[in-house]
This record gives sequence, C-alpha cells and structure tokens, in this order.
Amino acid sequence: MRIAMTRKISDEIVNCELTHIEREPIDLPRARWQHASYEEELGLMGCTVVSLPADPNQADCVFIEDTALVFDELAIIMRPGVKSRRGEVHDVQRALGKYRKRIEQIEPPGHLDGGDVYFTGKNVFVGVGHRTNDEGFDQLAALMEPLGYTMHRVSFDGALHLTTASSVVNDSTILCNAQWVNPDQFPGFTVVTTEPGEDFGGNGVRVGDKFLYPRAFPKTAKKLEQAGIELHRVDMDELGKAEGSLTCCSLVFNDIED
Ligand code: CIR
Repeated sequence: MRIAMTRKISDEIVNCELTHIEREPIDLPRARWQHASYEEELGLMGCTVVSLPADPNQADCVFIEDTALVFDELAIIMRPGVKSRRGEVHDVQRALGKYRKRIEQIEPPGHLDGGDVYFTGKNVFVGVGHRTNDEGFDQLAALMEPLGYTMHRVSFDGALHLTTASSVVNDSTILCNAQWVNPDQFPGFTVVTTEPGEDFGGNGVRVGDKFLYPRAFPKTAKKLEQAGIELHRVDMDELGKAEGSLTCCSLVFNDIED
C-alpha cells in the first residue's frame, strides 16, 4: 500500500513566505478546491490519502513536503530553513509515528527543507541552497550512507527548492528545467527537460510508474508522454501564488508496516 500524506490549507496562507515572486491575493476557496482535486487524484493513482488538519498558526503548513523525508527504513524530520516554518514539523512527526518505527531529526545548526531532496532507488539528490545548508546535507548523509544510499549534491539556481526545478519521474528518468539545474548532474538517468515558456514545469509527483503533472505545461507534458510516462493531470496554480508546486503538497511513501 502507498500513502500520500497531505495537509489542509491554513487561512494564514495569505501571509506565507515568499522568495522569488511578488505577493498577490490568494483565492482561498479556489486554492482549497484545487487542493481537494489533488488529493482525489492521488487517490485515483492508487494512494491512500491521509489528510492532516491545517494548523491555523502555520501559514505554509499545506506544504508538507518540506517537513519530512520518508524512506522505507526511517522517517527524518526536517529543520526548515526559515524560522517561521519550524513549528510545522511536530504534527507531521506525530502522524508519521504510525508508519515508521525509526524517526530521526535534523538538528541545529543544520537546516534542510524536504523540498530540496528527492530520491529514487538508493540515490538521494539534495539541492544545497538558501533553505538547506551544508550541515543539513552532512546530517542526512550520516543517516543514509550507512543504509547503502549514495548522496548526490545538486546545484541549482533561480528556484526556491530543488523540486521546484527538477523531479524524479521514475527509477530511470528525471525531469528538469535546464535553466535552473544543469542536467549533467544526473549521469546514468534519462533527463527530460522542460519546454521554453514552461519554467515551472520541472515539478511533478511520482506515484509508482505514474506521474501527477500540472495541466499548465502542455508542451512538456507531451514530451513526457512521448517518453512513455503515464500522466495524471491537476491544476494547482492558486497555491503557485504561495510559491507552492505539486510535490510540496504531499509526502508519498510505502506503508511498509502492512
Ligand atoms: C515557502 O516559501 O516556504 C512556501 N511559501 C512555499 C513552499 C513550497 N515548497 C516546496 O517547494 N517544496
């Protein structure tokens, strides 16, 4: 069984963190409707959706990806790069306790956002930038290397998180915006690059062999389909105004205690 853990949108999202874009009004009912459709689609893709309530005091709590990494062997609770988001992790840690016996934590002075990490097989890719520092990378490496994982440090530019620019599509394929992340950093993988004018098209959610992808990027979607990828589509542009993307809104992991 595969779990997709999500978290509802706080009314406070209107005061969310913003780094690369200007603040504009967020239509909350529309954002919630799109988020509900996203949860529904994850269910149709085979996930059991576990939806946590919002924390009214945490503006960015819907972006649950940033709070934890869930591997088959353990869950790791993040220490977000911005102070305003550090309180988000406690409820997520509690919820993950049901699914993983071993739970570790990133400790100060390390900081690491889950959105700067993706993994496939035994490869873990980490974008070290302003939300994730070297200590965060080193702490993650110290947890994962003894379990046989290989750590890859990925440099990227122009995007909030590594996953804003690039995502895992399946065991052998990575999607990336080549303006923000150099595709040469993924030797041995097939790299699909985003099409011009579709800058935010480097983000999608892998669920097994299926890929959840925004309707907003039809040219890149066509390229993915031509590469044999089965796409499921959603709209998530309202949360894009909070600098969110598709991966940000879920933690997808195996329910290995089955
Ligand atoms: C933030 O700046 O932290 C939120 N407003 C957006 C977080 C999006 N998360 C992600 O890309 N993984």
